[in-house]
Amino acid sequence: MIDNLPIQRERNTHETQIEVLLHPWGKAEVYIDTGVGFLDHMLTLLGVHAGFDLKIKARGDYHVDYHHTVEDVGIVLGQALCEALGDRAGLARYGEMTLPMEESLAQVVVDLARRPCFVFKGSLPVEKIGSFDTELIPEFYKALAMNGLFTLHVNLLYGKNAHHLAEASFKALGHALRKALSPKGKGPLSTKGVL
Ligand SMILES: [Mn+2]
Repeated sequence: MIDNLPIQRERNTHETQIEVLLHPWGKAEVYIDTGVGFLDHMLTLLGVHAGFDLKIKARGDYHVDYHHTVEDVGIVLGQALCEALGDRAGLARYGEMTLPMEESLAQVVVDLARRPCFVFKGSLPVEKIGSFDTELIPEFYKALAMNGLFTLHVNLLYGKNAHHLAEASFKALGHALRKALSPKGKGPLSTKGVL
């Protein structure tokens, strides 16, 4: 955890332009505009349920598809989170949430130690939600975990409606992160003495 929050990060390539403003211990003031409606919906849920102050403005090569935009937003948000956490001392480190949305149930588990790892189990029952390719959901999570330098397990336990399942997983991630980011003691929670 560092003093100069919020973190501001920008990334510009020939494929995407991304701006992220993040305060992980915020007041759930969230404004998302990525040009991808479904992603905006999911990131708004993530920010609000995590209790983040989160502002994201993104534009991308939508004429190709949404892949670059979704992945690059995950990269920049992950980098901002990593920077915001500093040495990660004094944090609960682990967080878990199993969260329903109607008939769907998703479980998300995180470990904030610097062990970038992503495991995704389960499947979404359709290939598209509106114009959004559902295969981009694990792509986003992977980019977030690899750049945030944390372990992320996303387990889609069951469900019939893809929108419900996706929504349950993003909300669960918000709650899991909120728990892992909660203050706990003074030093790093590790027998190694460092995270
Ligand atoms: Mn919804």
